[in-house]
Amino acid sequence: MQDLDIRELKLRQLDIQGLKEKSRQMELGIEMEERVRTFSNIMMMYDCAIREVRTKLEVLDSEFSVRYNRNPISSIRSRIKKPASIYNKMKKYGLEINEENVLTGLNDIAGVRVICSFIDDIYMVGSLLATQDDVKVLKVKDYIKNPKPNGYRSYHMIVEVPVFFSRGKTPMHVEVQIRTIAMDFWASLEHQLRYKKNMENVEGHEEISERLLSCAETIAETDRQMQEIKRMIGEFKDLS
Ligand code: 0O2
Repeated sequence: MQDLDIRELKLRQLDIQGLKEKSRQMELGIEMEERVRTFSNIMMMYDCAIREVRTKLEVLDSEFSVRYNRNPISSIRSRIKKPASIYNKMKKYGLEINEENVLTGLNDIAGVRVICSFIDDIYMVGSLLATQDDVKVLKVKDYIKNPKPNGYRSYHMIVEVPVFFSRGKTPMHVEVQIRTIAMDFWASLEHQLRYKKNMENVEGHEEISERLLSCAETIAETDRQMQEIKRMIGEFKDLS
C-alpha cells in the first residue's frame, strides 16, 4: 500500500515537472514569437525608409529627364541587411542585440545604391538629396576624392528621413551609396571576388590586390575621360 503511494507520488511529481517544462517552453515560444514580431516590424520600418529615399531619387531623375532631356541616374538598387550580417556587425561593435540597438546602433541596415552616368552627377544627386528639408545628413564618406587603399570608389551618405506610421513619425537612417556605372562594375566584381574573404590565406594575394587596384585606376581614368567628353559635348551644344 505504502509502495503504491510512493509510486503515485513520483508519477505526480513527474507530471508537475512535465507541466512546468511545457509552460516554460510555451513562455519561450511566446517570447520568441514576440521577438520575431518586433524584428519583422523593424525590418518593415527600414523597408519603408528605403521607399522614401528611392522616391526622392526617382523624382529628381524624372524631373531631370523632362527639364534637361537626360537622366543623371542610370539605376537604383536597394537592400535590407540580412539578419546574420546585422548580428555580426552588432557583435563587431560590441552592441547588445535588442530592438533599440537595431533601430539606432547601425546606420546601414537600409541601403540604397544609386548608379550615375558621370562623376559630376554623383555630386549633383548627393547635394540635391542633402538639401531637401526633411533629409538630415548624418555622415558623408567621399571614397571618390579619397579612394580606399584597395581602389574602392563611391560616395557614401548616411541620411535620416522621417517615415510616417500610424502611431506617428519615426526618423530612420538609410545608407546611400552613389557611384558611376564603372565604379559599380569594379565594386560588384571585387565584392564577389574578395571583399570580406580572408584574402591573406589565398596564394598570390598580393598580386591579386595589385591587379584589382590597377583595374580600379584604369576605371577611374575612364570615368574622368567620359566626364571630359561630356563637358566637351556640353560646350559644343552651348555654341550651337
Ligand atoms: P555589404 O555586404 O555591402 O552590406 P562604418 O561603421 O560606417 O565606419 P563601414 O560600415 O565599413 O564602417 O562603412 P563604409 O566604409 O562606408 O562601408 C560600407 C559599405 O560600403 C560596405 O557595406 C560595402 O557595401 C561598401 N564597401 C566599403 N568598402 C568596400 C570595398 O572595399 N569593396 C567593396 N566592393 N565594397 C565596399 P558592408 O556592410 O561592409 O557590406
